Amino acid sequence: MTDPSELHPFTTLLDLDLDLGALTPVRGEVTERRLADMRGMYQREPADPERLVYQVLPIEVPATNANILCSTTLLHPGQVGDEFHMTKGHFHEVRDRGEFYLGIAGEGRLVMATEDGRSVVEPMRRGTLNYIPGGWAHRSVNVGDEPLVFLAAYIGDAGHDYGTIEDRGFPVLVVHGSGGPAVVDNPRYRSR
Ligand code: PAN
Ligand code: ZN
Repeated sequence: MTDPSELHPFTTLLDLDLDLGALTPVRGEVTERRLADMRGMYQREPADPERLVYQVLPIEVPATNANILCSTTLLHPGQVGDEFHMTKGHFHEVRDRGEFYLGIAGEGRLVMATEDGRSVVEPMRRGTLNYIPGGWAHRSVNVGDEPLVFLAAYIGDAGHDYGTIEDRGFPVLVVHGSGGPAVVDNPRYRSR
């Protein structure tokens, strides 16, 4: 195992640009997710697959359980049918690895689910701290008109299992209801 003290300590000033909703600087490669990267995840097939849905801006350190990985996610506002813009969502490949999200800007919902079909939906906004225990898949949803921005921190060797969510979906969806954002059962959820 590499000696963790070989990694030099560093400080990153998270500079919130309120116009862009973006945090700078970034240490590492930015991931961009467009509707085309999320085929089959929304109930309705989108007409504009090139639409940018979210960006993940990492603060990269080695992905080992000696480190805590951090990133900010910038999830743009919008809808596909009556579903709000959302992340793909995933379990951690190493199932018991936990994570937390610190809300920085915007208004969202954090949808979490276990493999046996339990689900919980929590609020996200500036100042919320969502704790995601191991074993809970997680997906963020932007229910507002502004970018939803949050900082994520998790155990470095967690890994991302997207396949289980691609196959089964989440038990619930967050949709634009007549009285605001509403949580409804996912008719396409595949329980085990
Ligand atoms: C987050 C997510 C990020 C993007 O950093 O990776 O918000 O969501 P997807 O990974 O589901 O596309 C996190 O939960 N990391 O573990
Ligand atoms: Zn995660």
